Amino acid sequence: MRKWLVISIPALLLYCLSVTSAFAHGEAADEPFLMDLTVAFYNVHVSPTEIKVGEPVTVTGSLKILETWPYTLDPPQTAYITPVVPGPVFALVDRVINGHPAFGSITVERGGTYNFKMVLRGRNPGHWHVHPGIAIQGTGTLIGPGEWVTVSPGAAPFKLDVMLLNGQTVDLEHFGGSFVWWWSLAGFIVGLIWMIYWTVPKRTVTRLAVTAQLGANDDAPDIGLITPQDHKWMDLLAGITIAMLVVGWVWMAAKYPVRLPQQTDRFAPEVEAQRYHLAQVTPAGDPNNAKYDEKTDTLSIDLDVKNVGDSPVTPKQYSMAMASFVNGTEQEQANAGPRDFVGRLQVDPPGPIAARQTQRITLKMSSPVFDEERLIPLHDPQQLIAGLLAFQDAAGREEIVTVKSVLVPTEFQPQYLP
Ligand SMILES: [Cu+2]
Repeated sequence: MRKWLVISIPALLLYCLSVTSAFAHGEAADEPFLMDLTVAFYNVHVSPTEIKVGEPVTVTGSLKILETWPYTLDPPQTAYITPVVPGPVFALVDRVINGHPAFGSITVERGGTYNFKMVLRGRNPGHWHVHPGIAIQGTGTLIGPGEWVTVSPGAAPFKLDVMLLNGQTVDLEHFGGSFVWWWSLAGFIVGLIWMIYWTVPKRTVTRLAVTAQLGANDDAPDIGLITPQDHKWMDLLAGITIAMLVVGWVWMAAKYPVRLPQQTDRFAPEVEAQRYHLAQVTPAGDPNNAKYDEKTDTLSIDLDVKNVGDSPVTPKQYSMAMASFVNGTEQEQANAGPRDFVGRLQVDPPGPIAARQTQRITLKMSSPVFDEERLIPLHDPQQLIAGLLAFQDAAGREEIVTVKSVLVPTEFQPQYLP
């Protein structure tokens, strides 16, 4: 057994170290309900997709915290809209949410739509997948569609200059870096000496069965567990630790006389209400109005749409989790998000729904993204999906409606049953 462990642990470590790059962010490991019923991302753009170190990349888009937010999760309250990239390969330098600069977390509400813009600067050369995401306290980070960005080496190494309150400019990339490194190492060495002292030459740990019998403050001089010599050395280590703390405080006060606590600005971005009311949507079918064909990765949703306006309306776009499907031109598809996460939305019957009319329509969309990102619940206690359906009328006015559907996967559909 021991021999096996001795061989397998280094082998496992070697294996872990040999992994070169990851091609996904683990979002497919999330349960479908966690992606579908919580937040929908749409119209996400990452540009440009080729830069040099130090140059900016802008991520824009919209997300809605859906009204269908599951009751099994903590209610969405504190959130942080963030770029999701593999490690600190970019530096976030600017973020605007619903028109307001947002330095940190924000307060969000169910049903709220948040338009974001984030500017990142390339820090490390490489080929990186860049997503927008929203980290929600109590739930985790929900991620939007991603785009590949190539960062090539620049003429100069990465610099991140910021101006301090006293007017001095510092490069955050290196500011205080070597001090933090050496000072942490010094503290680490003190701790390491303490740990080795008690574990290697002493039997404190290896004879736990004996030491566990002793009282908490028993030095057990009769078996020589803790000797006066040990006390002397431990006093010395404790003294060094306290001295380091005092030196650190004094040095900080002398070197940086002007200090300000780290600033936070947590606010609730103003949420815009829908400007127009064009359509009322009800799931059609009793009670299942959506089905998914696993063989062709096709999702179809039956809906009754009532046009409440005085102009014909067309269903233009269905967005679910990080995927969007567009009933429109190539250009409109490109506007809906990164290519890998956009598909075609087929509406049956095609054509607009006349003013004041109610019509039953079927939305049909096929994409490998359903399977790759595991967006469809196949064996869940609640077979629910939710997404945003955008309508447009003849005057170009738009309304986005949240649609919740009950889904039946292929193997339970009547035509597949024996
Ligand atoms: Cu990715």
